[in-house]
Amino acid sequence: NNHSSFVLWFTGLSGSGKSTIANVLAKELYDRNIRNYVLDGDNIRNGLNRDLSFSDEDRTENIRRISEVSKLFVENGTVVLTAFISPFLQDREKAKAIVSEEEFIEIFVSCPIEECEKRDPKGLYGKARKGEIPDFTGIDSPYEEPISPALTIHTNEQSVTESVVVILNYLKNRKLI
Ligand code: GGZ
Repeated sequence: NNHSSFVLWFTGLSGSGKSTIANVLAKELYDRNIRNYVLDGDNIRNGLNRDLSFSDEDRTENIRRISEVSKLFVENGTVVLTAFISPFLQDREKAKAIVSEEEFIEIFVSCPIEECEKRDPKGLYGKARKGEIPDFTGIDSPYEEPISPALTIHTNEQSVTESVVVILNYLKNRKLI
């Protein structure tokens, strides 16, 4: 399949649905013969970035390394889907500059923290409320919302399937797929 590659940069709170949407979308792209790769906590924070904590400085370094890796994948002709909280505006701006502005598509996975906390798939919000996880995003560490993302997905109002369709339509309209 002949297409230019790009990065779909998902950003949002823990439990907002970034990884879920990215993985379903990855399958849809694969089915269209579009080579792609999902970068998320499982393959990055457990490997390349296992030395990093959740301090502000380490989150910044986390995002910087992910941006550089994404750039390599794009050079290789692979569409990249990144699913990290990436809470800081400035870090996402730097990510855009590293990848290149034209190839960076920011997708805000928006979900009220109350809803994320209700979902709490890994029980992390519960632990954070009890003080067992310090610097937890949305509780005692900030999340800075994107100012002008390419797309905003409201996962409390839209199903995963609906969200994926919205993103696929956006990519079709931009003639990226
Ligand atoms: C936020 C944390 C924390 C703290 C562990 N704050 O729901 P999850 O589990 O799977 O997603 C969260 C993930 C966040 O890692 P990122 O690399 O995406 O964060 S950042 O972009 O800010 O660097 C959560 C888990 O790691 N987790 N401790 N204190 N999330």
